This record gives sequence, C-alpha cells and structure tokens, in this order.
Amino acid sequence: MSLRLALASAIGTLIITACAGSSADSGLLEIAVDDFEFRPSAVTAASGDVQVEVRNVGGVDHNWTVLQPGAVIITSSEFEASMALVVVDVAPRAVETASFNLPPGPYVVICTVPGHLEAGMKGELTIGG
Ligand SMILES: [Cu+2]
Repeated sequence: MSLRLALASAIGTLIITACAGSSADSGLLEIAVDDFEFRPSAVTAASGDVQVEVRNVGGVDHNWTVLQPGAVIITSSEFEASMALVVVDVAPRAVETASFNLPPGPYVVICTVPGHLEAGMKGELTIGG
C-alpha cells in the first residue's frame, strides 16, 4: 500500500468515526433501550464481524431488531419474523449481546413489541464499506 493510499484510508476512517453518533471502532456497538427509545438511535459499524451489547434501562421488555433492506413497516402489527436479520431481546434491567456480519448499507432498526414502534422505537444501523 502506498503512503498516499494509507493516508486516504486513515482519513476515511477518521471521518466515519467523527460523523457517527456511536461507532464501533472495535466492532462493539453499545446501545441502551428505554421506554420508548434507542440511545443512540443511529449507530454505525465497520463491515465485518460486529458485536452489539443492548442494555435495557427501561421497565418493560424491548428488543433491538435489524430489518431486511426493503422491509417497510409503519406499525408494529405489520412485522413478520422473516423481515428480521438480527433480533436482540432484552428484559428490563438486563444486558444481552449478539454478533452479526451484514453487507455494507443502511438498515432500519425497530423494537417489535406491539406498540413500541409507534411510540418511537425506531433507529438506524449503518454498516460501512
Ligand atoms: Cu420496546
């Protein structure tokens, strides 16, 4: 790799890190779920193996569910299991982890517990190239 290419690569990494609300430099995404939101709602990870740690700081069951690209859901009643790529169920005050490896691109994340999407539990996952 030339020095120029190495620099461009390093700068690209810096920009991705700087733009993300939460990024997974080490492949670990840390997300808190509350009644009724994800914090942060938008997360970014580099492509490759990603580990997510979901902490439920709320008082009811939640999940962090990554939808297939192209899945369109307006209300939680429209959710079908086949739409999900990654599902992390987490009970109140619990912490759950999961690992996944998805192609680069933007993904929609929701909580599939009935009513929670409508209450605001929607987010984004971006997998970098
Ligand atoms: Cu929920």
